[in-house]
Amino acid sequence: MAYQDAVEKLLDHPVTRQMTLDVNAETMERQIFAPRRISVFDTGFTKIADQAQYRFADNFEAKRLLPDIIDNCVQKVVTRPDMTTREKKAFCKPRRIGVVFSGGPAPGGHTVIAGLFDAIKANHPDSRLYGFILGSDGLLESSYVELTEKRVDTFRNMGGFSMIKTGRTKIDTPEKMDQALKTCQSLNLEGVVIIGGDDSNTNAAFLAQHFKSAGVHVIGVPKTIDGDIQVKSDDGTCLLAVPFGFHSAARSFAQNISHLASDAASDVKYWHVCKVMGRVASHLTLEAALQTHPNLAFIGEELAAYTDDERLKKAKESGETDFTAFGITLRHLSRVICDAIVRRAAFGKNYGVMIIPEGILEFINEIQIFIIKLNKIIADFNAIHDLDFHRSFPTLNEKLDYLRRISQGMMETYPFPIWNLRDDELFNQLPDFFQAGLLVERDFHGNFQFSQVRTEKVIMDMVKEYLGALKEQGRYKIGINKSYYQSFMRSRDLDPDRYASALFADPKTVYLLVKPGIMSLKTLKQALINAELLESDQDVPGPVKEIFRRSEPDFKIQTHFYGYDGRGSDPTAFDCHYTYNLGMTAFHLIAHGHTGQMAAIKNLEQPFENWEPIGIPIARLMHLEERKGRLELVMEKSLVDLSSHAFQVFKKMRDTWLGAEPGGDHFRKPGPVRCDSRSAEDRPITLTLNAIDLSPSRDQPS
Ligand code: FBP
Repeated sequence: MAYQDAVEKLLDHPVTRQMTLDVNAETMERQIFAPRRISVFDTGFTKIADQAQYRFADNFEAKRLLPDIIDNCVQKVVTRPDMTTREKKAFCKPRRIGVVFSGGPAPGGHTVIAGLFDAIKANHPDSRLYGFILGSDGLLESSYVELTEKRVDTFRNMGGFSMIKTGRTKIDTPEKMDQALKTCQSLNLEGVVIIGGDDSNTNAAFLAQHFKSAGVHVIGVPKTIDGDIQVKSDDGTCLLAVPFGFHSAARSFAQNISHLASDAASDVKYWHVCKVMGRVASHLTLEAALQTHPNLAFIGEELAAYTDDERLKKAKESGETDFTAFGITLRHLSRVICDAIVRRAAFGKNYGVMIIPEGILEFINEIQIFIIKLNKIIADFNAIHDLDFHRSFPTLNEKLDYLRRISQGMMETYPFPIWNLRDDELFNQLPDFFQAGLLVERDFHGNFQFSQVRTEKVIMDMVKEYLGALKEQGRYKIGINKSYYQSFMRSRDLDPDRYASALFADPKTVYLLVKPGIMSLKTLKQALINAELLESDQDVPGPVKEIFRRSEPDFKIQTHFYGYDGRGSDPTAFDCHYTYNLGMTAFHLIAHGHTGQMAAIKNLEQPFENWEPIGIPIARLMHLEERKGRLELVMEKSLVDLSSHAFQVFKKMRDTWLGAEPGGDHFRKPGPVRCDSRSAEDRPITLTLNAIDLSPSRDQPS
């Protein structure tokens, strides 16, 4: 058969056809997977019950800027079995709703749309759902597509936001808001659902305020893998335990990290350094750590709370306050990492897995100060010159030069230089790539773009340098297993006990550490001569040299960044159930005429039967925050609570997980991300731990 014909035949073969389809069995399984529906939504007839018992602190700026939605209260979607036929008819009418993704993707977004679509179509088959393309740009440019059953079905339970794509454009001026309203009105929309993170929900609140008089309702949906949208009322009731996407992303990172743990424990030569996404808060790192039990993991919030007690004590004794004793420095952090590495190595484990949160720099004093100062300098430049700092100074050298001029008092803008000579000196000690990272352009919302800074490199370069010094001092050694040492020496006809006390600091331990003073073949020889095991003209026996060689560490790392992969992961079963019901909740809030609310599910930490669809007033979640050098009203992010059960468990377990002891490691394998519950636990571990009730009444046997 001619070559061309053979290829044609191969391509035409049913097996080849099957194997080259864009969808596989897993995808098809996802597309037909039916998430559970909260029973409230079974009949489709609901009403909204105000839950005025949940209160929030007053914020005067929010009152001033969002007067028409500030008095919203928490609402619960409840069934309404007693709806009359007339009421049913009025409720079930053709409706037109728009939906937009905003910010970074998060697994489950398509399932929110599926829930919204199913709810609107169940309400009336002639209803229409429109998806705005590329985030807020779609709203501003009237770029949209009608979401048909076929389109929605293709994306059910699939990861990413590719159905309508997303963007980070901020609708931040009255002109842009008018433009967005015009788009909604031209489509005759009853409401818009904004699926986004803290900044997008902030935007949703401002749009709700702006659209209020026009009767277009705006509902937010809490999305972000970062996990930092969590809501508690003033009395501590948890109204929203976690945004959607967090569980899936954390599971996806955890799966990869657990694979690295297998590799590390097999090849025993690398430290795998994993930077895990999360712009500021370390929720993802905490969850990934609980999922995988890494040897080391850092929680940014804990580093910020660090105090150097010894320094404080000393200062107190001399009647002073040492402000430098609060918070951790990069240098100190690198020392903590080195200490852990050295401790593991002493038990023969010169390898491991560590997790560093992407936003760690936010919690390191000296860097945080740089970030705040640079934000202010860039914002002032833009405002005063009506130019863009980054376009005006495109290269790093030009930016540094501008900073230098400020520090030397050459800029009249700063009579009391915000950037002083000391800042300039310290900043110039940082490696170029890190300087460039700290000067990177802020995003639309004024956030520092941590994902673009090679944080792990900065930290690990310092670690390598310090480990080098420890090695030279003989304080970084690989412990040699005693039974291995004994059989190795015996197999080479040498008496292990004869050499042990000359070689090792303590010959009785299970892992033998070569004496710190033995740092080279020369010092090894001298130690044997001193112990009268060798004459000065004799050579060190080969097996002894070999043991010494094995005790000398070579620190090798592999760095990994887990972020975009997890954002694009398919949703877990938890996120599928969660998001489907969020979509339904958003529909019912709009259908009952509410605006400025964020759709949420209460009791996520409890069994599904207890889940409650609610609306949370976004305006009540706001606070003032520095953005691009100015204070702005934005939704407050939730950081890791250091008193939470999840953090406390992690804190207690981490020394065990470090594995600085004889024996194996404690790595945990979370397994693959699936949309059914075949392998995954049914909700994030952090949620499960935080929900444990330790009150005495719970201890009684039932
Ligand atoms: P959202 O807050 O929009 O969900 O995005 C979160 C995030 O994924 C962060 O974890 C990360 O730092 C950032 O987005 C990356 O942003 P970009 O997509 O611009 O690279």
